[in-house]
Amino acid sequence: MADIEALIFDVDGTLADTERDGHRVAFNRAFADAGLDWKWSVERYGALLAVTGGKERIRHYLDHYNQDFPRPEELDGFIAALHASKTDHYTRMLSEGLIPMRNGVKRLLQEARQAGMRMAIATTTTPANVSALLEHSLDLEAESWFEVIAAGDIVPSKKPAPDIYLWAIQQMGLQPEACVAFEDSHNGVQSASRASIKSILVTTNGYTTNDDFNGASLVIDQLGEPNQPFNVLSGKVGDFDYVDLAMLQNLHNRSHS
Ligand code: XBP
Ligand code: MG
Repeated sequence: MADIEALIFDVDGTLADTERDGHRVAFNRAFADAGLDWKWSVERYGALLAVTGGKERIRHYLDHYNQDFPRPEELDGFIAALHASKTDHYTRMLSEGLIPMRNGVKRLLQEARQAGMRMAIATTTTPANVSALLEHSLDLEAESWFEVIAAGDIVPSKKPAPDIYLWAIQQMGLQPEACVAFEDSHNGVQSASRASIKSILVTTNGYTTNDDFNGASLVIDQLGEPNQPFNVLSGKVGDFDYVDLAMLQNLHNRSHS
């Protein structure tokens, strides 16, 4: 199999554990600011994660969990304003350094940069959230490490639709077979897989451990570090116990054999 040409990373849940103590809290703060008595518990938020995208998630909540709420005439505008407030809260939390990168992420990104590996981001989250996370939790210059940042409403259909991966791949002028995708969730794996990416590495988190990862090449609990091995949930890894470029090429070869 040919060499890997690019690594494409999801953000939420993959680069950092952002959902439970980041996005969820920011949604609740925005609701309180707007005088709403809505409060998304850790458990309720886990169910709401079935729908990607914050605006879509709020609409889904109204449709399925809060049908009695009297809907404003201008529902789209109402949701957009709530979501803008949520983004303000979320980016402020990030600027306070509250959400660290996951284990092994910084090491792998640094190795990839040194090797001249091309890198991109494919996420449903708002672009401002990506910038804030990279800047405050990784490195002031980290945005420039990624050739393409595909995020948010840049495509009409969010994950599990393939659009965001297809957009990123097209921007880079690559074929899907040349890429490795990093994901944490069922919707993310579906998105990458429907974009014809065969090398899909999943690192699970508290919300996604029991997701259906059909289509993934390997499911592990973290990228790991030389002295902190990952645990394998499904798939084969050979002799590797943390994720580096050699391990990824080995996985890529297996995924295309
Ligand atoms: C992430 C999401 C995002 C965030 C909220 O999914 O679903 O919607 O929860 O982001 P993925 P916004 O990791 O699969 O990209 O509120 O900015 O939409
Ligand atoms: Mg994710």
